[in-house]
This record gives sequence, structure tokens and C-alpha cells, in this order.
Amino acid sequence: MNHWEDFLVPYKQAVEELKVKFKGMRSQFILENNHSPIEFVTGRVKPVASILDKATKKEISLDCLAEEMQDIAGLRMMCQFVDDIEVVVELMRQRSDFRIIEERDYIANKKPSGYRSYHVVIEYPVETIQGTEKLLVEIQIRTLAMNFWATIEHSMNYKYQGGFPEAINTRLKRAAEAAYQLDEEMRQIREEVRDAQVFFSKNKDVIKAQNTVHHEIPKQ
Ligand code: 0O2
Ligand code: 0O2
Repeated sequence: MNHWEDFLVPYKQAVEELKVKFKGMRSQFILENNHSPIEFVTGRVKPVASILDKATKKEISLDCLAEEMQDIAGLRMMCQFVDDIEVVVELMRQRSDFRIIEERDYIANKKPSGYRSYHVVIEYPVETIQGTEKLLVEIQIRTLAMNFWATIEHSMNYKYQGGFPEAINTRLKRAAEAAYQLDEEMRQIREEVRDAQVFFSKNKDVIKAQNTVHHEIPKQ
């Protein structure tokens, strides 16, 4: 095993464990016929090339990565409604299996790019054969609309390497405003949507069966 693989093993474990835990929270809400504030969860370990890029940009020495780079392990929780985000953060504050180190509210204070999301950095203990390792993990909590905007803007950043032409910049800011408006619209009809989510989760199998066409086997 090379040095990077060794270094990243506990981060992979942290991402996998936390995905199970957060998906478990969703399942529990659904089992109890309640609206789940978590729609879906994704996670990743930052690729080595991105770690090196960020270390250079932020002048982080490679010996200090574990203490100074907070998103080597990263999770995202997507929510239907802006109000769900606070519910998820509160659930996180109450947990005893990790400790919140920092919260960054880019919803109340959106970034100049138009980016909105709630970031929570936690210290998460991973059990390894060498003992307990406490790692920093960054969790981004955002609505589906915020995620739509951020995903597209992020991939465009790769193309333009951070320097968008003015026309695109203006359109991205307008799109961020549209995503904000979409969240506001959804807030107004959330009770309807919440009922539909509970109904759908409960009756998924029945609905699927109703929509399945059964073909008879032709007689010989
Ligand atoms: P299901 O029930 O199959 O959807 P994984 O290893 O697959 O658990 P990972 O590696 O993070 O998770 O995969 P990925 O591709 O990032 O996606 C994680 C989960 O998010 C997957 O669900 C995707 O189906 C789900 N997902 C991704 N995009 C969307 C989206 O736009 N809407 C919704 N509702 N779900 C999305 P699972 O865990 O495989 O379960
Ligand atoms: P990845 O894995 O490519 O997503 P920074 O100084 O902004 O690099 P900092 O201060 O450590 O980072 O943390 P911050 O700003 O709270 O979070 C950085 C992460 O938030 C980024 O990770 C993105 O995932 C997301 N983010 C922040 N600003 C924007 C933005 O304007 N657009 C989009 N699409 N995402 C943003 P990385 O480093 O890009 O890693």
C-alpha cells in the first residue's frame, strides 16, 4: 500500500459509516410515517489530485492535512425544504457519536457566487486496528434546488477554472436567484408535498405493482 492509500483508509471508513447513519435517520422517519427531513445522502473521499490542489491554494503543508483540511471526507444531505435543514442540523447537534466543531451558514449569508448551503464540520472517531482516530468530516446540508445549482456551477467551474465570462456569471447569479425562488414556492405548498412523500414511501410497492404490465405467455 502506498502512503496516500494508508492515509485515506480511515476517511473512507468514516464516509461509509456516516452514510449508513444518516440514511438510517431517513429510514426511521419513513418507518414512523413521518416526513423525512433528509431526501438523500451522498458521500465521497476527496480525490488525491483535489487534495493536492487545495493544499497548494490554501498553503496547507501536507503534514498538517488532517488538522487543516476539513473536507477530505465529505457528506451531503439533500432536503426537500429549507426548513428541513435546521431539523437535520438539530438532530446532528444531539448526537453522541460525533462532536460538531464548526457550523457555516451560507444560507443566511450566501457566497458571492450565489452558493447556498449549510456546512457542519464534525470530529468523528473511527475505530481502526491501531486504535481510535478522530477525523474531521465536512457535511453539507442543502435543498434539492440548492444542490441543482451547486452541481451545475461546480462542473462549469472545472471548465472555466474559476474565471467565468461575465455573461455566464450574470446568468449563474440569476439561476441562483431562481433556485431561491423555487425553494420559497415549495415552502408555500410544503404540507401538500410532505403528505405526498409519506404516502409515496408507504405505498411504493403497491403503486409499482399497479403500473407493471403483465404479459401473458403465448400458448404454443
Ligand atoms: P437508492 O434507493 O438506490 O436510490 P451509495 O454507495 O450508492 O450508497 P454513493 O456512493 O454516495 O452512495 O452514491 P451516489 O451515486 O453519490 O448516490 C447516493 C444516493 O443518492 C443513491 O441512492 C442515489 O440514488 C441517490 N441520488 C443521487 N442523486 C439523486 C437525486 O437527484 N434524487 C434522489 N432522490 N436521489 C439521488 P442509494 O443510496 O443507492 O439508494
Ligand atoms: P469539492 O470536493 O470539489 O466540492 P474554500 O476556501 O471555499 O475552498 P473552505 O473555506 O474550506 O473552502 O470551506 P467552505 O467554503 O465552507 O466549503 C468549501 C466547499 O463548499 C467546496 O468544496 C464546495 O463543495 C462547496 N462550495 C463552496 N463555495 C461554492 C461555490 O461557489 N460553488 C459551488 N458549486 N460549491 C461551493 P471544494 O473544495 O470545491 O471541494
